[in-house]
Amino acid sequence: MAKVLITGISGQDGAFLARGLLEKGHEVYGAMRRGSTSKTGRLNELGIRDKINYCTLEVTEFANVQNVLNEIRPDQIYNLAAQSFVADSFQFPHYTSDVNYMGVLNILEAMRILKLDTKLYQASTSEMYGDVLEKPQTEKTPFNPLSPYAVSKLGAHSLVVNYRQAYDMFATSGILFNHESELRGLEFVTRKITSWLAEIKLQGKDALPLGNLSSVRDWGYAPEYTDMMIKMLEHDKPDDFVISTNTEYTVRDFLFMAAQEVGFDLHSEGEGLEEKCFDRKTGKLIAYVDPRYFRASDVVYLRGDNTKAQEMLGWKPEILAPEIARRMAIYDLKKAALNTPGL
Ligand code: NAP
Ligand code: G4F
Repeated sequence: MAKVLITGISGQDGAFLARGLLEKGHEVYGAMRRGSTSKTGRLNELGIRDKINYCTLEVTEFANVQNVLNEIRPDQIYNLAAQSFVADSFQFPHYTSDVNYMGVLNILEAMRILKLDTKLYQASTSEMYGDVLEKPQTEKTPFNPLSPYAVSKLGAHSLVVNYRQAYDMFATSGILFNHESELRGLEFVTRKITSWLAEIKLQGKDALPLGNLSSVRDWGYAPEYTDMMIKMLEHDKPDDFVISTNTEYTVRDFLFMAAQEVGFDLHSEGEGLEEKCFDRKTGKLIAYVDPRYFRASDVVYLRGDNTKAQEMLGWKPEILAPEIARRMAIYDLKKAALNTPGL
């Protein structure tokens, strides 16, 4: 049994990871920053809220990070804390960099100064590939970031490589492609789609405004990806791993798949800014392009080659985008029927 600290435990991945670690018999410490409302909704949803030892952590405060690490002295740290919404990083580039880059430096420095023999998992991201220089993307594909979020994560990724080389730390980065679930934040496009469609269907909400419908993503299922985080730290040496499904779907594909589950049969009319999606049966407008959701620069194609993880970690993704859309839509229909706000 290992003593494991998860930063960002209140987020989507934090909740699934905590459940996976508890199932393996580990002692889980969950680090959260203070807030004025409860942040344990996802942990409650998974039935594990009372099985975690909580501590307060603000990753941008070095002294706080050092104190928490010194007190717990964990065998493993999963650093999931981040300002993780790419669109917001254009509005808050300094803040995004403080959390996503300085936060990681604080953890690495605290580990070094305290001489902790701790394994670190860092949540790196496919966003680092940006304007992609190769298709599909592997661990060797050069990075070419397109947002303050991606730049901050690339800086953190480089720090992890550097501390691994310079101080022989067991510091691993998972380059995870987009992963979704019923517990995904409502602002990300998949959950925005499923929650909104369910509310159109059951609560008469107005049509759904979206940005770039042609953007391509390699969407996987979050609980499978957090299981891979555990495998990465169980591996005998630190490394970088791409975790992806090696499939590709557009935002439009995801919208149409989710709509099917909700009971709408969509077709598109118009192109670009004029594109509108109607339900064939009723002729009702369900979704439309709204330029407010365009980004200053957008990553328009991501597809990950997971060969290394398949070979070295035994990775085989089981749940792909059509099934993810189905599960998320079913979950959000239930929420809308009960009139309970999403997590
Ligand atoms: P998420 O749901 O947005 O969760 C982010 C977590 O970070 C939340 O618990 C949040 O706490 C915490 N946090 C934010 N700022 C903090 C700070 N200053 N100090 C301490 N904690 C802070 O994100 P996720 O989808 O679970 O993703 C987990 C990690 O994987 C992130 O680092 C993300 O960038 C990375 N990633 C995600 C994906 C994906 O597709 N999901 C793909 C690649 C990489 P609050 O509840 O207080 O906000
Ligand atoms: O769902 P998204 O906001 O996710 P994005 O930007 O790919 O970032 C997520 O995945 C990354 C891994 O690659 C993580 F590192 C990151 O933390 C986060 O979890 O947007 C996906 C695509 C984008 O191209 C966006 O422009 O969907 C497009 N999109 C179109 N309409 C929209 C919308 N995105 C959002 N959020 N909202 C829209 O209305």
